[in-house]
Amino acid sequence: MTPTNESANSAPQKKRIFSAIQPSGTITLGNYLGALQNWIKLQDDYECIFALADLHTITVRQDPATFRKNTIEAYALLLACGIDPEKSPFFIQSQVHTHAELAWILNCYTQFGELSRMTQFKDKSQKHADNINVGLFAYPSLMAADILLYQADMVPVGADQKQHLELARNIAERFNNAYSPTFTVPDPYIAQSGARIMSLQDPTRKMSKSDENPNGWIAMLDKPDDIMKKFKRAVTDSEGGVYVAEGKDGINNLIGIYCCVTGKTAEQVADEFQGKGYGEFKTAVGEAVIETLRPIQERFDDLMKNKDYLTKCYTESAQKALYLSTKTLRKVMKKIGFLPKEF
Ligand code: ATP
Ligand code: LTN
Repeated sequence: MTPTNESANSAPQKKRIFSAIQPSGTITLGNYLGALQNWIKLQDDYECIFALADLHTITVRQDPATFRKNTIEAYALLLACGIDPEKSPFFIQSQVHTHAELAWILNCYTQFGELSRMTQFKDKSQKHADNINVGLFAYPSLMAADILLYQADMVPVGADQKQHLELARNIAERFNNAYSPTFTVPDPYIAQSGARIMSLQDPTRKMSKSDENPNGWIAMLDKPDDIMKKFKRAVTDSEGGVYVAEGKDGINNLIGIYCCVTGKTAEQVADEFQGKGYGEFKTAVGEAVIETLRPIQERFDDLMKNKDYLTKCYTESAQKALYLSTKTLRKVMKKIGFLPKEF
């Protein structure tokens, strides 16, 4: 077989992935097993760019000191989980000004009707009825700017963000058709593995940090004793067997978590706990989660003592992101007809 150019001369170009997470509070085990663990794995096979979407966070009112603390802690925690900023720039959105600039431009290419249909907007305006601000409404065009600035081929997002990604694709196509090809139209990245982790108190709802009952979620920085207590209190059923089945939402969820952290299959777990009670199973899940989080928590503690290193990581990442995103923003502005900057 004749070698192609790619295999003979150079490695095939890796596809580019962009994703972001908001630093809006404690990061949960659900965020880790459903999203972050996947980001870590993607770093070898794709050219990844990651961000903390702090501009999105202010669509809901934030206390300044808490917001600052959440942002730096989320940054350190994601590094502790395994994001390697040498491989994958990992920056803080508000530090790269091109995001806010492109978001404004894209607002002018997004229809009021489209944004009105977004389910997240409808949900959040109900939840924050006293502060239905324009930022909450225009949230998806900022998210589109995040993605399109980097010409991302793929975006790993959870089910709740699919509608926003679809809108980003529509905006990109609309702009490309109105002018000429400018933006890569991004595809959703569907993870092969990756779980939807449910609340430990109401296993029909997803584990979410905005749940008022803290027993429903495990924070990545929860202490081992608290983690164990939360698993012991987890809601199950009265039937008594450890296996996956319809109607056993609590046990199904615990099995899912146990599989994610141990790499075992649901069948292996059912064999392991055959004839054993829920108490023993819950303790095993608690221990497995504690052991998974222990090294992450240790790295987090070390990183938080090394603020200079954190500053270096997010500053260098922001510089790389600024360089890449400026190329796209210049192209966009030129096509629209803005005068070029002569400085
Ligand atoms: P909120 O409680 O404010 O809705 P959240 O905890 O649901 O926040 P997001 O910031 O909306 O988290 O989501 C960040 C990422 O984590 C998304 O990709 C989302 O799909 C994923 N994620 C969040 N919760 C879960 C969960 N319980 N299981 C799996 N993935 C999750
Ligand atoms: N809206 C997302 C966070 C987010 C994002 C993005 C995800 C902001 N910009 C760009 C993917 C791509 C959330 O709340 N999970």
